[in-house]
Amino acid sequence: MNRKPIVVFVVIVSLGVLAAACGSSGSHDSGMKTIAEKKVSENLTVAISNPEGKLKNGEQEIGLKFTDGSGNPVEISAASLNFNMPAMGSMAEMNDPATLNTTSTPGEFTGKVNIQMAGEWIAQVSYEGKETGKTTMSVTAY
Ligand SMILES: [Cu+2]
Repeated sequence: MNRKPIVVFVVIVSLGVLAAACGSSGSHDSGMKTIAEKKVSENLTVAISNPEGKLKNGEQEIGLKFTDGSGNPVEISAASLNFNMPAMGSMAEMNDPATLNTTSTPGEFTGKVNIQMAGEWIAQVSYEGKETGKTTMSVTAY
């Protein structure tokens, strides 16, 4: 039997992403673009963002922002963001939680998430503070 060697290329994407995120453009959140936004009530709009404005497959910076009807920040002291993909056929349910940190702006969080695959995800957001509750948004990862 004639067996050819199999060469496996490992592309370390995360290093490139980090370099781009911390590069020439200055502060981390200045370049964040909205991926998805939802008006939960008259006094609360929730927005998810990243540097591209599109959720992508893999490691990336992520932002979560709570504002009122006029675009002012809403004081949210704690928030969580999880990306869920329900089970499909033989593929088990997936959950990719974001690690979030508070910022100097109330109701604004930034962090990182590693999205396992391209496709339709459900962003599950929960929050506590001046407003407390949960909401979901559907987001496509490319
Ligand atoms: Cu999946």
